[in-house]
Amino acid sequence: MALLGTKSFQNYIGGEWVDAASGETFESVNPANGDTIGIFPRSSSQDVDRAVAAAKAAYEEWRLVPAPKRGELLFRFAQLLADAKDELTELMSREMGKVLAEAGGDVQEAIDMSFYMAGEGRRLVGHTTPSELRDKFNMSVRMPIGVIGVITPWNFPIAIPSWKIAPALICGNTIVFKPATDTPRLGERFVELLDEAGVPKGVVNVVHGGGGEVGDALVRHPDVPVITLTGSRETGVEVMKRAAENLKHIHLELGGKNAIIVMDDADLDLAVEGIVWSAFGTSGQRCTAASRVIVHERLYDALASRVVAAAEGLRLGAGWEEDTDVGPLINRRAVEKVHSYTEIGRDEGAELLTGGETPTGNAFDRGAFYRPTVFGRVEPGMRIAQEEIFGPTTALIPVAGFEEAVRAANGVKYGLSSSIYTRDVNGAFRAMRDLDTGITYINAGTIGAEVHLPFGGTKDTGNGHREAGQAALDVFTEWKSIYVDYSGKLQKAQIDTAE
Ligand code: UN1
Repeated sequence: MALLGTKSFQNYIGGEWVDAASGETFESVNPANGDTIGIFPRSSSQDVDRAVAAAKAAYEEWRLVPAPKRGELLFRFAQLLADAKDELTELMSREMGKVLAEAGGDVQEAIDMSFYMAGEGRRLVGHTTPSELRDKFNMSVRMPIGVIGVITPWNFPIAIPSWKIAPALICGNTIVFKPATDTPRLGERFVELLDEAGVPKGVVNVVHGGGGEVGDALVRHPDVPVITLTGSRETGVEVMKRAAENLKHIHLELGGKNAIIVMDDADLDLAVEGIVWSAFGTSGQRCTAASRVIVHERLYDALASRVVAAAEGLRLGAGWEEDTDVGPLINRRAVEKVHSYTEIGRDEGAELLTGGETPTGNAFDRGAFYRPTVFGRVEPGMRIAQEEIFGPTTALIPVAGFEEAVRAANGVKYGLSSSIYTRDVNGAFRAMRDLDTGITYINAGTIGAEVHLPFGGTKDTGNGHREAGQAALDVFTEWKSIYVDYSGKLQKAQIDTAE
């Protein structure tokens, strides 16, 4: 129930703050204590239609603004994000639940991405090449595409919008943005700062509401040629099907079932630190989280006891309290899902080494908390070693050697991130080659991607695209090849072969 005096927020369409056409609303709540963060419009296809019309109209002017000028706006935006970092960090710890240090990292990732993409305004590099004919000039240039539908998750509520919106804008596209319904306040702040930076009316529009209404309407809208989505595999498949009729470009960042391999020559202390950080950071709610640890059997017992001790030493609590190591999950449904996997793991015969329950006590009563959970003696084919749990649960899988470790690591349908701890340089290079993921770490955990390298995965983690780095530009532009014939006569490629 909304508390009296709870602040209400609106959609942002064509430079105006407006309610949903239906007048309906939903609440954003703090996952640590159930407090209301704000009331947001529950929008429908009518609101999406208005936002797309605004974005389509704005595109005609925005695509002609010189890219370095668009870059200046993004530089300003990046600076505004930096100025607002403390406020956004605090808000994120309340609306999404992550601990302050990680919330600060999330905001920093958006600052980095915005500066990086702002600089792209003076690059957006194409190619010039020789022509096969005399007095002819060839080049390829990147062209904007139009209105981009941006659908983002709650787990990186400032960083992930920046991964999509900053490159889309610098390339000259306009945006209809649907933030996750669990973190609408952060999505709204993101857009307020873009507005403050001077982004023209209609260039960025925000429409709040659920995937079933707002997301679906965006995906089906004939005037939205590109959809970029970070979400679950199931949602990704649905989006591709629904968008097929219009042959839209679909950019998908989906699940992960990331493994850390620990070889018998590894630095054990370093590996344990990396495992705990990658498995329980953000309460395991990262696409890149280490939900499997594939460990050489010679190190298995030593590693298991250290990981369990470290997991038990983590302090659960509200994200904004300085001494919290692990915050809540995003909501109670997430707790139920994570707990269902604890039961699945037990039924499959894995050993529950620690966790597997919600903590008790006053501090946790109103929140969505779950204890860091470690399963031991897990077999690679078990469901807890195959399916994305998206919570603070990791599975220790013993193996006899390198080949078996790589086979187990690759034996899942996802391919986002992987890692190996070893001091053997040959093994490290073999792992770089053979681990079938979009990201591989050597002697570091599975999380911690930087904004100027491509981010994304193989197999069911996506559909072959990448965000971040230069690769992001491919999602938000079309290549155009241009031939300039200055010979003053008809020249025929492939036919006038005599030089
Ligand atoms: C995600 O979980 O979707 O590498 C993104 C990392 C972060 C980004 C994670 N920089 O874990």
